[in-house]
Amino acid sequence: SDKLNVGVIFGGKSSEHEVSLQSAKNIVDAIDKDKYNVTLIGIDKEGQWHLSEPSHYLLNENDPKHIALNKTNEGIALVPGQDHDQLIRTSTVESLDELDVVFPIVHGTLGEDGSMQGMLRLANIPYVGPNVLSSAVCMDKDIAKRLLRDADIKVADWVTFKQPQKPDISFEAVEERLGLPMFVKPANQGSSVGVSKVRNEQEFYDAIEEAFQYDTKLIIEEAVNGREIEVAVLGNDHPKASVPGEILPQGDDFYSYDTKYISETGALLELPAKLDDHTTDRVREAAVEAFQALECEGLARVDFFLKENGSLVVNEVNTLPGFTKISMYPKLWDLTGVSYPELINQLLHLAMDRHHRDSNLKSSI
Ligand code: G1L
Repeated sequence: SDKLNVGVIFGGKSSEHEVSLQSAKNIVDAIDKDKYNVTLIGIDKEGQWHLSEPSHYLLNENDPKHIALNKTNEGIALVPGQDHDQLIRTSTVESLDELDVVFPIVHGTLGEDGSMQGMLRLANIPYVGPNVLSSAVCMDKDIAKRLLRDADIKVADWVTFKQPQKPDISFEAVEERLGLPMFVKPANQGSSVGVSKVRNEQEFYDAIEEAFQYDTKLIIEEAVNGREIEVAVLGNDHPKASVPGEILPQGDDFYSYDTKYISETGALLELPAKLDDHTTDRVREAAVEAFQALECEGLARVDFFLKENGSLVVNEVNTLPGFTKISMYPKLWDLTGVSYPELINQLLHLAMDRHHRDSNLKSSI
């Protein structure tokens, strides 16, 4: 047929396994079936890959708490895995080769560092989202902050420690520089796993111990007081910014806000954020600047703190934003005039456009 074959790779060995399943389901339900054939590739919590039939790839699919991958589906592998089982089944690679483009809705499986993108690049398959370099950069908070700082984009002040330096981390020195409270985070991007707020010396050392469980590098950041504003950015060479949204602080009076949304993680959102026109323009421009400073393509969600004095501080650039139909990223585009099915369509085309552009580059033989 003249339909494009779209692979959706989802699940994975991450704390966001269920969000990923939910996102995959929403994408499969919404994708334009007149234009696309969908191939589902589910990664279970043990890291095994399963080629799935769209009709029975999920269990409890309408129950976000108990949603699960149907693991009775045939196992496959794109690349030889560490375990013998996966090596034997690499013969199915041909089928993956027939994919025109892939939606990699997954993180954690291969180290949260651009490995999934690298694997797809080696397989010469176009994929949605930033390339290997940008994915790797955005997943390391220390590296991402350095590049933002270098582009004159404000970020919270921070210090970085690598595991062998651990005995040398002094509470007094760090507190002197960053003040209290401060935040200790594993350098690798992802959920809030391993992140702690620190108010005193005891909490400081506990937090460092905790963060080093998740990465061999950590950052300690100053606390920034401000409203939490997020912008969805979409595009390759000419990225566009959505209207901004706001994450409302917990405990605030629910009924004092007009537009109420609850995200898939239970956060209360105000969409669009209530900002004056000038601030709205500034935050949208700043989002595109941050996107470009980190060489993002396809999509990223840029998260800011808007301080009382009006200054904007980038908190993080997330190339793996929640992607269910009620997540911030798709919601912001919906409010900007790009529906969820159209967003999927645009992301797939951005992936193929980039692949086409990069395929025309000369490489040494
Ligand atoms: F493929 C995209 F669009 F680049 C993409 C990939 C991954 C969008 C969103 C995500 N998100 C995640 O993987 C998740 C960790 C939030 C689970 Cl849904």
